[in-house]
Amino acid sequence: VLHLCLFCSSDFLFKFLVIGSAGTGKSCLLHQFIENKFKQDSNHTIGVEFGSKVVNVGGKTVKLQIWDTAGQERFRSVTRSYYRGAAGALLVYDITSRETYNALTNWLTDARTLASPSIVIILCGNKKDLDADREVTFLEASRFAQENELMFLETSALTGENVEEAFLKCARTILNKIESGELDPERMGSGIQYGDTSLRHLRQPRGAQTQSKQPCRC
Ligand SMILES: Nc1nc2c(ncn2[C@@H]2O[C@H](COP(=O)(O)OP(=O)(O)OP(=O)(O)O)[C@@H](O)[C@H]2O)c(=O)[nH]1
Ligand SMILES: [Mg+2]
Repeated sequence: VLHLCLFCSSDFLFKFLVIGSAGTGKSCLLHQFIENKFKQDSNHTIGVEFGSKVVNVGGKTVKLQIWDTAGQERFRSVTRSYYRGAAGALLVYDITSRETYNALTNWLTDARTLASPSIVIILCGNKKDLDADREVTFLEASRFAQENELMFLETSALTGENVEEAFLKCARTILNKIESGELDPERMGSGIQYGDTSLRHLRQPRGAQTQSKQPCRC
C-alpha cells in the first residue's frame, strides 16, 4: 500500500499506530493531540479510526498519519492488518489497570512482528491524572520500557499532559534514525515517505519552478 503524500508540503510522511488494550484511552489521546481537547463520551473504537497532523520536528515538517486501533479482542484480526509498514507506535496502557499493563508483552510482540522490525515505539502510561487509583508505578513501567527498548512517558488525555510530547518524541527519534542512516525511508515498508518538499528537491533542478500548493488529499 502506497501512502504517498504528493499534495502536502511536508518533508516526510510517517505512518503511526496507536495500540493497546481496550479502554486505555487511545482514541482520547489521538483526539487530544489533533483537537487539543478531551474527547467526552468516547466509545469503543470499531476496527480502526484515522487522524493526521503536520508537526514540526527539528526544523522539518512531518505529516503524521495515525491509525487508532480498537483494543477489543474481537477486532484483532482487522486491526492487525493495519500494522504493516508503520514507522512509529504509541503503545498505551492505563496506569489504573494492571490488566492493561500485563497485556503489553502481547501488543509488543504483535507490533514487532507485524509492523516494520525497526518500528520506533513509545510506551504511554495513560490516565496520569488518576494517580489515587494507580496500580502500576512509574518505576516499574520505566524498567519494562528499558528492558524492551521502548521510550516511556506517563500521559493524560484528560489534561493533555505529555500527549503532544509522546507523538513528537516518537517522530523525533525516527527522524534522528533517518539522519544517522539507521533507517532507510526508501526501503519498502519503512512507513516513511518523502513529502512534496523533498520530492521537489530530489526531482527538480535548483531554481526550477515549484508546483502550486494544493490541499493534502491523504
Ligand atoms: N481520567 C482519565 N480518563 C481517560 C483518559 N483517557 C481516556 N479516558 C477515559 O477512558 C475511557 C476509554 O477511552 P478511549 O479513548 O475510548 O479508549 P480506547 O483505548 O480508545 O478504547 P478502545 O477503542 O476500545 O480500544 C473513556 O471513558 C475516557 O473518558 C485520561 O487520560 N484520564
Ligand atoms: Mg478507541
